[in-house]
Amino acid sequence: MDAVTEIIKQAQHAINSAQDLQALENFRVQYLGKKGEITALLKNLGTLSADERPRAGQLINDAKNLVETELQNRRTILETEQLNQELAGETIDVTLPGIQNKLGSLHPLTRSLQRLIKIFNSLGFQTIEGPEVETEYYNFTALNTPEHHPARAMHDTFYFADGRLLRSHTSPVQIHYMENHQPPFRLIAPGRVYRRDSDMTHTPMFNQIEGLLLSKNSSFADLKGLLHTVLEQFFEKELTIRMRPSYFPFTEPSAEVDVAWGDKWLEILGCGMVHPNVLQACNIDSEKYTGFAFGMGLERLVMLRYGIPDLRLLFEKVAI
Ligand code: 2NL
Repeated sequence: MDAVTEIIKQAQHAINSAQDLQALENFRVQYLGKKGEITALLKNLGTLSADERPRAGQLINDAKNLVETELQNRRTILETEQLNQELAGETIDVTLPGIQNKLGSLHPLTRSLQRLIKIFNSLGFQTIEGPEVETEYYNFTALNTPEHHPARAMHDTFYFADGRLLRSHTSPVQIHYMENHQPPFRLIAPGRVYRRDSDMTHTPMFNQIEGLLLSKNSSFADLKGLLHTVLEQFFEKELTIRMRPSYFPFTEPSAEVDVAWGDKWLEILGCGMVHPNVLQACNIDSEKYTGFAFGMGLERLVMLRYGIPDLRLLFEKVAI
């Protein structure tokens, strides 16, 4: 009896001092394993006399159950501690600063183009696009441009060996459209255009937005009103504009539009009533329909809007 009491005492002490699950398992083996101390006591029962055996057996079994219960209790405690430690290690500190994504921003040309498209769309103009490589017919002939007009010359337009060319304006996009649609319609054709020009104020590639409206009763006054509205919305201020007589092969009459900017007049676009020859080339009855067209350089508008002093800054990669 004393031996059993002593073993229980030692086992209890050992179990409660175990600091991790492995140490606890070692103690289980020490007391309850095949060669454990309590197991040994049970094995020894056979050496006792028949009248001692039941009481001793009862005693040792009780001891075994007690130690098993205590082992299980301690195991539960250690498992909970271990889990809590793991969870603490995995905690996310939501107050830490996040990983910063260094975002770029849209190019001023892109922003202005998107704004202009939105303004025109809100006024009922559809946006259309077309190829940058064109034929002489779509870039010049259909636009009433004479065979020997200087714009056709090799030193003004980029030609390919096969006679095709890089479009020098986006008008060909509208010619294609007119070939396949009858008026009324209103369109804008934004896109890159190419001219053999390179100096302080010209780049060989630039962006143009052309517009075209055809209907049974459109007037030059409508054209002026439309352009005034669009420019005021684009620059987000009241503007004074004027129209000066000008010449383009594809419009008659033609005009250039100037904006009062500080104490100067700045030329910002060209326009006019579509020439009957252009309509006829596209199988549109010029007796039935009239309309106006205009073209503007996007870069110039962007430079004015953002106060960019040099055209070439728009095409450089380095941030200022
Ligand atoms: C400018 C002037 C202009 C047009 C473009 C046009 C297009 C068709 C028919 C008639 Cl399909 N005209 N476009 C008309 C007048 C002027 O551009 O200075 N652009 C930068």
